[in-house]
Amino acid sequence: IALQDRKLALWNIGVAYIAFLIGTLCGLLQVFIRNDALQLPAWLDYYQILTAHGVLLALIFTTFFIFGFFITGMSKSLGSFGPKVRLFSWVGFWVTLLGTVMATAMIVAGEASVLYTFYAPLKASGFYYVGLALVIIGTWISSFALVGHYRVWRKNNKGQLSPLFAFMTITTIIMWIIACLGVVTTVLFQYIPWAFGWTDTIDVELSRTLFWFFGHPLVYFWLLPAYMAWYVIVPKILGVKVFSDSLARLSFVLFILFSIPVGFHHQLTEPGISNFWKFLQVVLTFMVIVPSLMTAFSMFATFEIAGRKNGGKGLFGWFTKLPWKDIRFTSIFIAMAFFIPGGAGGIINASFQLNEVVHNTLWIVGHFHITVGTPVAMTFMGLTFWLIPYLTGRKFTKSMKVLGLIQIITWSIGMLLMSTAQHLLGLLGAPRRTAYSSYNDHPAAMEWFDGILTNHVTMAIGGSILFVSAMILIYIVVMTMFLSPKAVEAKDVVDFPMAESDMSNTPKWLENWWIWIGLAVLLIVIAYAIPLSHMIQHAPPGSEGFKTW
Ligand code: HAS
Repeated sequence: IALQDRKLALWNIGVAYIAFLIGTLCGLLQVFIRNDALQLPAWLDYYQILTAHGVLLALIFTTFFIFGFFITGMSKSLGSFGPKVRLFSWVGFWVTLLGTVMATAMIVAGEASVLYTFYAPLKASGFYYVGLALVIIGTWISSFALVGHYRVWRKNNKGQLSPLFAFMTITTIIMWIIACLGVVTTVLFQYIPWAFGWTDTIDVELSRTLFWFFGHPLVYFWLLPAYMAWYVIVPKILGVKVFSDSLARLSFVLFILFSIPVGFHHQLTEPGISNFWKFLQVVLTFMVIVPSLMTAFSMFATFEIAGRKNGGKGLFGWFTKLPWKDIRFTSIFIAMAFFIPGGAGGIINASFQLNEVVHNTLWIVGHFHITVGTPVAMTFMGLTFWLIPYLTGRKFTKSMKVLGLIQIITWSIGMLLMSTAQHLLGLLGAPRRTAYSSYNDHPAAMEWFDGILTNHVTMAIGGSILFVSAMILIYIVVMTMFLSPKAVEAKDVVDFPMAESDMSNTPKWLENWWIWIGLAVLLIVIAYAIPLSHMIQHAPPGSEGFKTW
């Protein structure tokens, strides 16, 4: 791809890894504070570190990395960017960065210890919300740049389906833009006026509802780029085609439909929403599981085809014929394996009654560490190993391949130990989001930590291994970005592995966006119109939500 597009992608990935570095350091501190092994100085607060950890890793690392990946893949699959697309992408990048710096500064100043799920009644400095709004606006500008690039391609290739990578990028962007409407509305009309003191109170239920309208699809904004790697990159590494082009596209458009009208599954214990609407959104949540099951099916089929092509015999012989020594594959395979318990945990969370058991416990923290923290993050790590050398034209040397393997193994062990402990502690009843790590030495809490896997030591070991792993990754990133020798010989040149996808049987209507946007809006109206209008009509007395606006 063109040099200027490489530069754009590299800046995005560079910022992503700076956020990763600071975020994982906060994670390490977190583990030690929770185990009473570290006393913080008076000016630093547990919730401050927790907020920085969540914001920098879950929101900032992911977002910048995703755009770096999108930019590279769109330039590779649709051709180099034009000057306008490039300009908008840079503007988007700088606006997102400005928002990030503003929000981070507020966290460091101790003015925004409201966690990455920053909803009311917790209140931060108004500048924190302005920073977050800028982050969203920045991603919209970058998104519109990519949509513009796609539109030019479609104009020049009338009647043709776009390449799978581009199709999936546009699907993710459509979902993202619709999802953000919820958070943008609440930030602009509720949080900012409230935080700057222009209104006295806030309608908490309404603000949380608008937040979760965004909060759930946000997790698919992280997941879909990982799925893109699974569908488009993995088959190429395995030496086969995409298993089914239409299945891949269908699973993606199902995310546009079902990822948004489900936010109530985060609010199942909140009294302000009637059970009927909660139940309806629980049903829709079970619909959004379907495209993930389709993805799992598609992956197994891809592995079997590849394994048999390599001479694998019998029922499971193909499994041994996969390229296990190729770190680009092994990393992503382990990431997928983690998503089996991760997804199962999600199904438990979404089950109306079971949610009572796990809500607001450490189980949820375990859940997101084996969804975004492993399947998604480890897929991004697997991409990093070739993406940066591809962009910089440097070598990914043998020693770095070994380090990559160590990094992936340590990350897996660390996450396994830590998230298992978190899941178990949650089931025993340990609450999440608390600085009181020994729960004020409550006798029941002391018993929770007696278990082998729920022991303080296990958690601390898990967290420390994760930090070591993160530092190895940072070393690989710095080497491949700046220091590793340039790839001169053809055998050293790192390529972008993009699999061929047979579109000859793919129906054209799959790329008619108006169908999917129309259906998505319809489902959103069905799931949200009545409960939202109830909330607005019955805002608590004195609440200055939308009524004053
Ligand atoms: Fe979740 C809470 C429900 C998926 C992230 N989730 C969270 C929070 C986060 C998060 C961050 O219904 C906490 C928010 C907070 O701070 O309060 N989640 C679900 C459901 C799914 C799900 C139904 N979550 C994710 C993903 C995330 C993520 C993905 C990040 C990327 N989640 C919930 C609910 C809550 C929740 C409730 C609120 C709980 C509460 O009360 O607070 C589904 O999308 C999951 C479907 C996935 C599958 C798995 C398919 C498996 C595949 C792998 C195949 C493997 C292969 C390898 C091929 C059905 C595709 C083979 C290997 C071998 C070794 C055999």
